[in-house]
Amino acid sequence: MPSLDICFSPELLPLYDLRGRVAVVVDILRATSSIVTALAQGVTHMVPFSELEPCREMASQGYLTAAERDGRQAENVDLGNSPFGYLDGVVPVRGRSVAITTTNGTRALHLSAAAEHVVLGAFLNLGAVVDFVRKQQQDVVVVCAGWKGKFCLEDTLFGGALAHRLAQEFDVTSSDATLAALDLWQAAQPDVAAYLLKSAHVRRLNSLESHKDMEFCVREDVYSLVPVFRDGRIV
Ligand code: 3SL
Repeated sequence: MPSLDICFSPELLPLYDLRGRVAVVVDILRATSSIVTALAQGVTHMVPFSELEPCREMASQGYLTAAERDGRQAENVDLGNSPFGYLDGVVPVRGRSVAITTTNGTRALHLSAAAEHVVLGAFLNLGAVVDFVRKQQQDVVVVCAGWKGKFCLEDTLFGGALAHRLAQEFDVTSSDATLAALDLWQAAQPDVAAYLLKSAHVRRLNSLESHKDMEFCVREDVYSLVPVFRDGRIV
């Protein structure tokens, strides 16, 4: 039976061997939620960057640019990191490609590149991720983007939700990290949004008036696509 493990922070990735495994990179607030939303709205592909300047430079190649630092949209780019940036129509995104950089999410993607498959997970596409990893029948590591190397409740909750849905087909009991995430997922019921009100990132977003982003990002199974990070692109 394949196993499902959870890496609570990109800083812990050196302890995990991703080769031959599926890495599910998750940044619920908000990078992977926004990227799933972007592709669902017709963005053709996205190129993630760890640094701001190379991301901005992609504008000269016809890319829209999206950038966030410390929860705020960076200067001189088209979009920030809110999923609503791809939904509200202010910047038309259908048929466009997007270069994106965020504080933690895009960095976590690059750090996971050794995995055989690198896919992006969010509550918004949870069911589709479940179907994807079921088909692969390989060990899975959920890579939590965290916040500047630290543990985050919301990414761990996603790991718990994924383990809960796969508990019959995957070994979810051999890793203490997975057991802890499963317990956290139970503790957050029946209202994950209410539970997350106490999280550090929600408090950060609240102070930036982005509360509606959190309520959107905890919705399950809104989109049926699974973004894949391959050859430097998210498709
Ligand atoms: O760190 C990240 O990658 C972002 O998702 C953080 S924020 O939600 O845009 O503040």
